[in-house]
Amino acid sequence: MKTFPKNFLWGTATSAPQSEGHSLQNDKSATTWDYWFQNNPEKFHENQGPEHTSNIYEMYQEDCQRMKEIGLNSFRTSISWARLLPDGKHVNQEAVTFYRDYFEHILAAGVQPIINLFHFDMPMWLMEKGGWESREAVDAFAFYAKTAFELFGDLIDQWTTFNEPIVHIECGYLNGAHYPAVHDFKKTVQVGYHTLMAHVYAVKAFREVKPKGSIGIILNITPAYARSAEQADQKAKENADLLTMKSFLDPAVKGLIPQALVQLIKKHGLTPETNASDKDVIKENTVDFIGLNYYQPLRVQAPVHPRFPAQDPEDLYAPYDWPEKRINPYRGWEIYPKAIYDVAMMMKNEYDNFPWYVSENGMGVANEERFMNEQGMIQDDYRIDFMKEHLDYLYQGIQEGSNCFGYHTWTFIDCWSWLNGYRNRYGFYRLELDNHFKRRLKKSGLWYKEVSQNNGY
Ligand code: BGP
Repeated sequence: MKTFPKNFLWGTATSAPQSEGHSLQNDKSATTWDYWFQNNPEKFHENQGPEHTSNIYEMYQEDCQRMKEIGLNSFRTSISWARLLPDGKHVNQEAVTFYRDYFEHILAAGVQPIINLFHFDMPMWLMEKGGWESREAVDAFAFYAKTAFELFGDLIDQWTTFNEPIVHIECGYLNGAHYPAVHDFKKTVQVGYHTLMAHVYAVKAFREVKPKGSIGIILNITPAYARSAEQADQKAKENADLLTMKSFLDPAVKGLIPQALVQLIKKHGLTPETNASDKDVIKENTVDFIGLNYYQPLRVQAPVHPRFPAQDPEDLYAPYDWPEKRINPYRGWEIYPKAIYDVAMMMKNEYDNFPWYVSENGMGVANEERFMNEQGMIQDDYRIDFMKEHLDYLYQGIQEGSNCFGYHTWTFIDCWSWLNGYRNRYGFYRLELDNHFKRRLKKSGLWYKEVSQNNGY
C-alpha cells in the first residue's frame, strides 16, 4: 500500500469559462471566447462555444453532492472576471450571490475550494484596450484580485492568480489557438511580462487585504528532455526550460527573473518595456505555494535552421520526435509519468523544497462513448492506469522528500475546452449535453473515491 502524507489533497480541477455556462447571462459581460465564437463559430470543434458547458451555474448544488460521491477533499475552479466585474469597475451583485453560495456548498460538502482568478478568460472590454499587451491590464487585474479577496476571503483558504499563463500567451501570440491569434514573438514577451506583473500585483493586493489562507499560481510544467548530451541540444533544453518554465516559476518562488533569460531575450531584441520599480515588486511578492499542471514533457533538439534574431521559439529550441515515445492513442499526447518524479526532485533541489501540488494531470479521450457498458458507465480503465502510473512516480518523489501536498486531476465533469469543444473527454463524470446536461459517473470516479478515502492505494 502506498500511503500519502497526512492531509494530502485529493481533488480535481475545472474553470469558470469551461464549466459555468450562462456565458452571456446574469449580467456577465463578454470575454474573448464569447466574442470569438460569435464571429468565428467555425473555428470551434462542432461549433460548440462557451455556452456549451456543464451548466454548473444552475447545477452547483447537486454537483457539490457529486464531489462527495467521488470522495474529493479539494476542488479548484475559477471566478469569471467578466461576471464579477462586467465593466471592470462595478461589482455584479448577482455574481457575488452565486459565488458565495457555490463556495459555501463546496465547503458544506467537506471539500476545500482552491479559487483561481484567471483561466484564459480575458474580458472583452479590456481586450479592446489591448489586453495583456497594455500595462493598463496589470492595474485592472490587481483591482479585480483585490475585489475578489475582499468579497470571498472569509471563505477561501487557497487562492491562485493565474492558470497556465504560458499556455495563454503562446496560444494568443504564437500559435493561433486563443484570441487574438497573432504571431509576434516580441509581443509574446511583452504580454508575458505584463501577465507576470499582473500576477505579482495580485499577490501584493493579497498581502494588503490580508484575507485568511495562502496564495499561489498554477503553472503548466513541460520539462524539456534533450535529444542528446551534445552541447547544442543541451543549450536547446536550457532555452526551453527558461522560456516555458522558469520564466514564471523563478519570479513566483524566488522573486527574480533568471539572468540567463534576461540575457537571452536581450540578445534577440525582445526585451519588454518595464517600470523602474518592477524588480522590487517582484522581489517582495513571492507566493506561498505552487500548483503544477503536468500532461506531457517537451522533447527538444538544437534548432535546425535558426534565424537571428529569433522570430519564434523554434529558433531557440526545436521539437524532437523521440522514437521511444509512448502516445495516448485517444488524444495524441505523449505519456511520460516519470516526469512527475523529475519535477518533484526539481522542486526539492532547485527550489529549496518549496511546497507544491499537482494541480492538473489527466487523460483526454476522444469518442469515449465507445467504452460505455450496458449500464451506461464508461469503463475508463485506461484513465485509472494513467493516474496510477503518475501517482507511483509522485509517491516516489514524496518518499525522497519532495514537499508535495496534493494531486488534482483534470477534470470533474467532462468540460468544454476552448477550440476543442468536447473533442477530448477528461472527467470523472460523463456529460451528456443533449440530455439535459445529464452527468454519468465513470469507473475512474469510483476508483478515485477509494484512493482518497484510503489516502493511497
Ligand atoms: C490544460 C488547461 C485546461 C484544459 C486541459 C485539457 O492546459 O488548463 O483548461 O483545457 O489543458 O486540454 P484539451 O481539452 O485541449 O485536451
